[in-house]
Amino acid sequence: MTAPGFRTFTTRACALVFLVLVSFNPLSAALIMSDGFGDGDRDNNGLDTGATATDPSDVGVPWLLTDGTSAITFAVSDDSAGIGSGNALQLFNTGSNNRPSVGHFSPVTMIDGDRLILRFDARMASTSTNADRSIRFGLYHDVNGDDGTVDHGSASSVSVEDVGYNARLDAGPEVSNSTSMDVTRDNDAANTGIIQATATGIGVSSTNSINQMLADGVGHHFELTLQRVGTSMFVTLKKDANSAISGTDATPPSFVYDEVALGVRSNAATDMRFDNIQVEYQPVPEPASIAICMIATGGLLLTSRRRNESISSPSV
Ligand SMILES: [Ca+2]
Ligand SMILES: [Ca+2]
Ligand SMILES: [Ca+2]
Ligand SMILES: [Ca+2]
Repeated sequence: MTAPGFRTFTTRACALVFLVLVSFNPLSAALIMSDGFGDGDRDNNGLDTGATATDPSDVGVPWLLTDGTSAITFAVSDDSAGIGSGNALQLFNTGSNNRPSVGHFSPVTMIDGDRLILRFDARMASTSTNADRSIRFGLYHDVNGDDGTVDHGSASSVSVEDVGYNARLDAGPEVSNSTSMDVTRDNDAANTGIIQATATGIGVSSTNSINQMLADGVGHHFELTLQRVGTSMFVTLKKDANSAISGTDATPPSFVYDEVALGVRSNAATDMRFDNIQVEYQPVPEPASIAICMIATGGLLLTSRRRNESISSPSV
């Protein structure tokens, strides 16, 4: 390649990198949690009873019981015939009780424009009663950093102060109201535990029955996205290929997030399976990276232009 050709190539390549950085910023997006339960170990302290380690490298994070009453089946089991990707996490409140759980990841502090995405597959194996917004999940912040590394006792209260966004789905085709799925702000730092607390509506809800969770035997895909916009939070929830529900919360409970919460409400015995749980953090491009790339692109463009001018106007 000639020198001008190389410069043109370099200039175009750098410009492309710059455009990609600004448009999508995939270079800095990162999975900060990924758990497919291949290790057969729910809390990462040894193989669960009855489970098989199909992929010992798929360790994921410890999923811990948190504040709530007892009576639960909470373990990894083979769900190849259900969700269809080997081991999954079973959460079954056999006594129709509250029993939320949490899995922690390294804290992220969202600056303006940053996005945090929770993705997973889930299915409802059964429910004792069709129940209003009984299935719960969300992104949270352990404010006091006191959740620890082992299961909490049923009377524990260390997750009470955790705050975040709480997504809720009907278990079965219930008819007590028209809402089938919503996202609420949970900043109740007293009274009740994580994802069972008094929730505040943020205008993110669906009345479409397609967003109910049915015991249909198959897995469904969920994506809960938080994006900081100034001092607000733009919240989006999507089930399968259905239309997403979204809205802006003007008073977010936190810009720091470090945990995923999964659970069921106390009004039904609901047998859930979760798999392929991922949290992705998409920070906006750092101003320094953009500036360096812009300066480099500008310099190469200038050099290339001068070179082209000297070639097209040879001295006589
Ligand atoms: Ca799996
Ligand atoms: Ca594990
Ligand atoms: Ca806590
Ligand atoms: Ca409902």
